[in-house]
Amino acid sequence: MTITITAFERSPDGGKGLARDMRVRWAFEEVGQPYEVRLVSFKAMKEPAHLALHPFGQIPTYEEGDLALFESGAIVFHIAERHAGLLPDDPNARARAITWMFAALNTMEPTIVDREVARLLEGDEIWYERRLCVVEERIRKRLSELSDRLGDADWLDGEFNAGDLLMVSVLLRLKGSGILDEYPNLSAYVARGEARPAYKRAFDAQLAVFITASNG
Ligand SMILES: N[C@@H](CCC(=O)N[C@@H](CS)C(=O)NCC(=O)O)C(=O)O
Repeated sequence: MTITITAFERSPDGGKGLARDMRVRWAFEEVGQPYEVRLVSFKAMKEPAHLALHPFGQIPTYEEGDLALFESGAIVFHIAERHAGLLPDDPNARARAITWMFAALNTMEPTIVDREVARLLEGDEIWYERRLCVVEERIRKRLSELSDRLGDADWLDGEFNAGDLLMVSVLLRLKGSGILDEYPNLSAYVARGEARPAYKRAFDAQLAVFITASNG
């Protein structure tokens, strides 16, 4: 059965791979599952047809027959459960991998996204610089804790799994900020994720959409 996801018709990140369909594409590429993409405009995302798929009017969504999903983490989890390669077979290792998926999305991502929100929505406020310092200190605290846990391991818990896929996806949001560079083992961890052939295929596919839209 055909699987279709939604993605930005024109991504505001300029093709940097940060729109959240990227992590879903990456998961598909890791497990070798073909998928189709329906591109949506910002306007279409807020219209009834898309809202029926995604109550918050966002991307990505996932459709397969009668099943419609939203939330990138839930979609990656669904893919990981359905296919070998993204979750360990051992029940305890599997539970730990799922724990890292939640940690990426619940503990790391909100802190990191806070910085983007501050820059986008509060950049003109007189207290912006002070707020940015506070937000970046919070990020550093989390990165320092994560860095301690990762140590000199390649991945967070044994072999690469869906926990790493989501954690790398989230940490990539800090690329260019300089903050990640303060933690060499985390920079290397992210680079290892980006070097995976599946990541590169997903990135190229998402970038191709941006290039086509820019030329059109
Ligand atoms: N927690 C959601 C967040 C989804 C999200 O923020 N999507 C962004 C693109 S990365 C979006 O659609 N933004 C447009 C909007 O919110 O109007 C997920 O992980 O899927």
